[in-house]
Amino acid sequence: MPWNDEFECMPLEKMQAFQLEKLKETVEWVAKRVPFYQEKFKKLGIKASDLKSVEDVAKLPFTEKNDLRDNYPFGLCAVDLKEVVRVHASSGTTGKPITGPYTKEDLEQWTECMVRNFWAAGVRPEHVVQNAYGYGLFTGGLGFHQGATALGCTVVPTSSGMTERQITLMQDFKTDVLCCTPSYALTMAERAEELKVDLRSLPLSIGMFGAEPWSTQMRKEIEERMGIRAMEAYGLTELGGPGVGFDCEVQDGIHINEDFYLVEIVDPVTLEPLPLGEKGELVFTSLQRRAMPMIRYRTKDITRLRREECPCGRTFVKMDKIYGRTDDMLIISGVNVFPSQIESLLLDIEEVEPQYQLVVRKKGYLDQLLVRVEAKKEIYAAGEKKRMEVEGKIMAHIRGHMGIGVEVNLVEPKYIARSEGKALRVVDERPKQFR
Ligand code: DLL
Repeated sequence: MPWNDEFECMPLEKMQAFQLEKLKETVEWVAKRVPFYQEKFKKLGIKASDLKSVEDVAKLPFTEKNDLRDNYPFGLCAVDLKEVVRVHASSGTTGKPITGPYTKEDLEQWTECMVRNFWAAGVRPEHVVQNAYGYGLFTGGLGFHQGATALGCTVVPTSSGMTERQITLMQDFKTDVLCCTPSYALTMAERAEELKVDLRSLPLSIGMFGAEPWSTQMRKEIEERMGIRAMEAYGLTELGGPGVGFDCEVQDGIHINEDFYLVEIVDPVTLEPLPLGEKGELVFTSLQRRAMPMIRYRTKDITRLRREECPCGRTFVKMDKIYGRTDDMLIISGVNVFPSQIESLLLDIEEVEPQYQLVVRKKGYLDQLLVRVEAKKEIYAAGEKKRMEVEGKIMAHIRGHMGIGVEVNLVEPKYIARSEGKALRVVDERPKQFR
């Protein structure tokens, strides 16, 4: 049974009527208070009363990350700062940070979304939750903290880092649930193995992972190495942080909290809305946020939406695991490549560790990809001939599945820096003008 079956199991027609009402309210709210949207709506000649169905959201203008940067820090804020009770921020990889302000009501809604996420993952009030997402401006730490606290769990706010201490606390406090990025979970699993701590024999049984793309194969790897079920959490600072979407016990697709977020998939080039089932860029409109509502926010995340009956009973639309971000997508020999695709192929190879990095270089006019992956200790020690054999095997595996030629470099164990937050998977060595 879902946490909030009134909304989580709402029939589609009723949900869409609810969404339309909230969409109109949101459009009216920002039209009155945010000059950025006022101007955009005026230019397009659109008013809240022109919206007759949820599909009419396509009449509204998009919002992009640069709009948030240009209006840094509070230019898109729809309320007086007096009403803002919290501000999160995300630095991203380039430029100014973007801000995420919340009213008291926004925080309550966020908590509700996070409680649904915990509940769907199988977390219950009697559980001990170790929260190893970074606390601070990043939304992961406090978002998971609020959700677990509201559910009544015993929260251990470790934040990220100090991996050995994480493992000790897991043993001492009998942690049931671990929250962190999937790459940090892998770092912990590896460290525990080195310390001869068998995580599989501990009470730990649920992981709540997100904040970065990870493949289904990576999920299986983490589940096996930790003896847990690895559940998904999806969200972004611009839309209030984690809690936008989560998976259920079926582990087949991420349900979107549709009473809070209206979701679309658009073609990232033409920006035309795409029908259900087609792969494209995720776009969200917040339906109930007050401090900084977002109209058609382009996430740059690529996935597909599916509306199907889920055995869990939730009627919320589902999205596939995020394939990757448009800004991480590489074009190798004319083929679009997401790091997570290479990740899942590397995980098929038993001679390597799931620690890798993709280096993009320019050769003439073409982009070339070098896959750096760590060899298992005994493979590395077996010498150069063995290493070349494994490199050849990986190249053939990638060519066989993706039709692209890549260079593979088997590196020594521990060559790649271990992640405590979001892993750095792509190293771009192309001259600046080609990026
Ligand atoms: O990463 C919020 C979050 C915290 C989500 C903890 C889940 C858990 P940002 O730092 O703003 O916010 O980064 C948002 O991270 O656009 C995606 O590209 C990526 N991302 C987040 N969750 C997932 C996921 C947080 N489950 C960006 N799978 C998003 C794949 C994810 N990518």
